Amino acid sequence: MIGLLLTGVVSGQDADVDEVQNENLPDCDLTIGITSSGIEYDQTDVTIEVGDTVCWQWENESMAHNVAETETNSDNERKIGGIYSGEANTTVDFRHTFEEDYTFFYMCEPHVSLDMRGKITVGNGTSVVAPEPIEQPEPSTVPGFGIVLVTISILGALIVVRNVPRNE
Ligand SMILES: [Cu+2]
Repeated sequence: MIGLLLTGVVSGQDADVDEVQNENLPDCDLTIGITSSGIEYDQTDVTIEVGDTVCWQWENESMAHNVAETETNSDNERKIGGIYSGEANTTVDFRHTFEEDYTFFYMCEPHVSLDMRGKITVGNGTSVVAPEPIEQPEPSTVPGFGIVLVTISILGALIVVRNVPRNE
């Protein structure tokens, strides 16, 4: 009985801590966990909308897992600068909001050799490359305007020279 009470108190405290930690985290549109096998994400091929937040969450797993973006669906190397949940852990709450159309591949680093991978199709799954704005050439000033300016300058210079007082 006392044990039960203590458990209740402890988990109550845990919930409070979680709430505080999660205050600033985005809400989950999709949550991915670990299957009962302990070495697989419970959803490995999903499609979401652009702007959706995916949460990878597990608690007290028997083995430590993480989420590491890969370039392709068969890469064993983490993509440099890619999305990364950090070091593998038995308890994880990692969230990412996907802001553009593309296909996101990821793996669990410790278990990539066991093919612990996942794929998320965001929107239509391919990045929409915005067409490059066509560079308009600078609108040229009135043709010949530069020449006119040069001519005026020369004339001005001549006038100045002519006006130099000659005191001889
Ligand atoms: Cu793993």
